[in-house]
Amino acid sequence: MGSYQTDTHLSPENIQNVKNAILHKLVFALGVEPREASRRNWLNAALRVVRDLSTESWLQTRRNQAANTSRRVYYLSMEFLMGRTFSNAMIAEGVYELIKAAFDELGQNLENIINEEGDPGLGNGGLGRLAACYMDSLAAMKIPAIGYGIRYEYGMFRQEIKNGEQIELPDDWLEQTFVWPYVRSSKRFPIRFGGRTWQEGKKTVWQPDEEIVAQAHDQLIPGFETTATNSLRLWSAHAGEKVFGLADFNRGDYFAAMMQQNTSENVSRVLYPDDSTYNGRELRLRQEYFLCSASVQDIIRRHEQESGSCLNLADKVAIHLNDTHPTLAIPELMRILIDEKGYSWEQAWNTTRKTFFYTNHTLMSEALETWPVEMVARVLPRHLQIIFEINDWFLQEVREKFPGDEELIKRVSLIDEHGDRRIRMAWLAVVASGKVNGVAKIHSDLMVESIFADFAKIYPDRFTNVTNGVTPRRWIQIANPGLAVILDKYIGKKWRTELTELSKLNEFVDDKDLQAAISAVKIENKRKLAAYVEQTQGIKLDPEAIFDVQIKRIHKYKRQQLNVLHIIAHYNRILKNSEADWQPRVFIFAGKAASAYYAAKKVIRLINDVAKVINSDERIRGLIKVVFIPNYSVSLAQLIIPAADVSEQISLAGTEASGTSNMKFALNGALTIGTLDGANVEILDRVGNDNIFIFGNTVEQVEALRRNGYSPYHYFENDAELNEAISQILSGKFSPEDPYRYQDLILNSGDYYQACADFRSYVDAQEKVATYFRDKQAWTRSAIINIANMGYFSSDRSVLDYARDIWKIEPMSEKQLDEQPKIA
Ligand code: F58
Repeated sequence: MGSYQTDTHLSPENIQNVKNAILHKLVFALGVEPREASRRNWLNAALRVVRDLSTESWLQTRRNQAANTSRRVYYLSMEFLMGRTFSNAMIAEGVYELIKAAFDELGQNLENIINEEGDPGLGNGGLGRLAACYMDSLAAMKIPAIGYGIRYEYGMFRQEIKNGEQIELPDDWLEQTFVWPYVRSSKRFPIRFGGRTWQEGKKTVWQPDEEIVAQAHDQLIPGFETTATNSLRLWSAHAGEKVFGLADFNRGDYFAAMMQQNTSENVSRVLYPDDSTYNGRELRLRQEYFLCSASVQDIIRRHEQESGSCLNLADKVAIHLNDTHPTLAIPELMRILIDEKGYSWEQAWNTTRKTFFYTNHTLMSEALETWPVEMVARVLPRHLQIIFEINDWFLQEVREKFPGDEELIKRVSLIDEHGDRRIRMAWLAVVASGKVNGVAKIHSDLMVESIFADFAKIYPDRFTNVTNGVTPRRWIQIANPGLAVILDKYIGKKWRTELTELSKLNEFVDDKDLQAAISAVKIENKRKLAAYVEQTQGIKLDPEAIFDVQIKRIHKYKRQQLNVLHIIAHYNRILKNSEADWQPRVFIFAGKAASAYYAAKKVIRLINDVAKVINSDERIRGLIKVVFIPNYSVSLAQLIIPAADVSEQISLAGTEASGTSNMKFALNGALTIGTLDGANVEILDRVGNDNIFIFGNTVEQVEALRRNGYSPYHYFENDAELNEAISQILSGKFSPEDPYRYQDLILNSGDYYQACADFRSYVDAQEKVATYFRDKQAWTRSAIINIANMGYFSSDRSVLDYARDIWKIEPMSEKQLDEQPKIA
C-alpha cells in the first residue's frame, strides 16, 4: 500500500500490498529486520502505513478548507484524552480488515499489536475525553476544525495501589516513541511573560522580561469514511534564544543558562491532576497563557495567509473555549489586534465578541477559576490592563441597562473585590462570548438560575444548551466489535455516522435471536474483563454474576462512598441469611483521586479494605466480589464498559453537569442506576422508567434539605442498615489493624453530598436491580431498549448542534473536499 492506495477491498493483491507496505516501513523507517521485530516495532510500522493514508487526505483537506469560504472552528482545551490512535485510524480509513489480514499472513495477532500502543493521559476526566470525542466527530461530520492543546511531557499520573492506597507515579508517555504526530519545526511562536508596560502617546508598549518558544506537534484526525481530516495541534515549550541565557553565557555561566532553560520548559512539563477544584498556582496560569498565546498567534497567522489581512477575522474564525481554562485567549486576541495590528479598542472588542464561544462544565463554586490580580499583574501586565478595560466597558453597559443597581455591579464585576482582588474568569468568558452553553439540559437550566443568573438578565439570548455526546466509532465499533456485528445485521451499517438509526432496533426488542445474540456478546465481554482482572489482580470473577460498575474520578460528589455503603449493607444481609438464594454480584470500581484530595484517597482505601474483607469471607460463598481496577484510562474504559450490566451514575442531584460514561454504558446495553442528575435525566426521557433504576432526591429536594439544615445523623439514627454499615466502618471492621482509619469519613465530615439521605432509596433500587436481573429475558429486552434509544447521545449530533446554533458553520460537502487538485 503506497500512500495513495484507496482500494480497501479485501483481495489477495491488496493484502500483499499492505504486507509490503508494513515491511517497507519496518525496514526503511525503523531500521528493523522482520525476524527481530518486536510487537512495538510492528505497531510503529503499521501506524506509519496508516498515517500515510491519512496524510494524503489531511493535506488535501487543508487546501480545500483554505480555498473554501466557510468559517473554521478552533477548539481550545487544556486537555485532550485521545485514547489509542491505531484502531481509530484504521477504521476511519476503512483498512482494519486489510491490516488484520496482512498481520495474519505475517504471523502476528492484530489485537496484541493494538494493545501494545500507549494511551496518552493528557486529561483528567470527562472534560478531556469530551474534547477527544468532539475532535473525532468534527472530522466525521466534515466540519472544518482545529483542536489546540498542550503536549504535556507527563500526563495524568499512573496509579498503583499499594496496601489499598493510591500511589502516584509519573506517566512518562513520551518514553515510548509515538509515531503518529508530525513535529512542525516551522511552526514556532514566541510566548512572553512579565516585564512592564508604558504609554507612548495613545499606544501601549509592553516590554516582557521573559520569552519562551511554543513548538507545534500535529496529530491527524481522520474523519470516519470521509477524506475530511482535521488536526489537533499540541504545543510544547522550549527555551527561546533570548532566555537561553545570552547574559549568562556571556558571563560564561553555562550551568545557570541551562537551569534557565529547564524553568522555561516547565510550562509544558506536567498536566495538573486536579479534577474539579481549581488550583491557583502560577505555573497553571503560565500554562493557560502558553496555550492561548500560541494558538491565537497561529490562528491569526493562518487567517492572514488565507485572507490576505486580518480584517474579516470574525467571519472566518470561531474560537471555542472548553471551560474557562483557555479564557486568556480573549485578552490575548485583544492585545494582538490593538498593539500589533493597530485596531482601535472598539474595533478589536467588536471582533473579539463575535469570535469567542464558551462551554461551562461545572456549577460547583470551588471549580470556578479566579486569578489574583496581583499574580496576573506580575505574569501578564498588559493582559491585566486589557481585562480592566473590558470590565470598564461592561460595567458601563450594565449601568445603562440597570441604573442605580450597585449591588448588581459588584456581583457581575470581572474583579472580585472581596479580600485579595481576583479576576473571575467565568465572568470574563461570558462577557466576551457570543454564546455560552451548558452540557446537559438540567445543567444548562441550573446554570442560568444559579451561577449566571445575573448575566442571564443582562444577556438573555446568550445562554443555551448542547447536551454532550460520545463517538460511536470508539465506543461501539472499537470497544464492542461483537455488538457492532449484531447492529450491522439488524439495522445495517449506517449507525456509525447516524446513530439515531439505532432506533430501528426498537422493532426487534422481542426478537428471541437478537436477545440471545445480545446476551451472548455481553457474556463474552464479561469473560474478557474477568480474564484481565484475574491476570492482573488474581481475583476470579463469575461472568454470570451482575457486573455493577462505577468508573470515574473519585470525588465526594460522585458518591463512591454511597456505593460502598450499599455493598456493606448487602454483605450484612447475606451474612444474616446466608442460605437464601442470593443473586451473585460483582462490584467494580476504577478511577483516580487528585493527589492532594485527602478524602477521595481515603475512599479508594475504603473500597480496597472492604474488598479485602468481603472477598475473603468464605461464609458468603463468593456471592459478592469487590474489585478496584488500578490506573483507569481510556483503554481500560473500552474494556470495562462493554462488560457492564449495571452503570452506577449516583452523584447528588445538581452536581454532575452531564456525565458521559452514563451514555457509553447505556449505548453498550448496561442499565443505569442513577439519580436525576446531568444527562441521566435525558437518558430516562429516552429509555423510559421501566428500563432504568432512578432513585434519590431531586435537585429541589436537595436544596430544601440544605435550606433546612441537613443532618446525616437523622438518617443514621433512623435506618438500621445504614447505622450498621457506618458503625462497622467507624469501628474498624474493615481496617482492624487501624480501627480509627475512617473516623473522619461520612458522618464526621458532615456528609455534604447527602449520601445518607439517599441511602434508603438507593438500597431499594439495588434490590430491584437484583430481582430484575434474574429475569434474563426482561433484562436483555431492557438492554436492547437502552441501546436502541441512545442515538441522540452521539457526539456527531452534539458537534452539528454547535456548528448550526453556536458557531454558524456549514459542514463541507464531499464536492468541496475534492475541489483542489490532488498532490500525488
Ligand atoms: C466534567 N468536568 C463534568 N472537569 O464533571 C462532567 O459532568 C461532564 O460530563 C464533563 O465535564 C464533560 O462536559 C470535568 O471533567 C475537569 O476535569 C476539570 C479539569 C481542570 C480543573 C477543573 C476540572
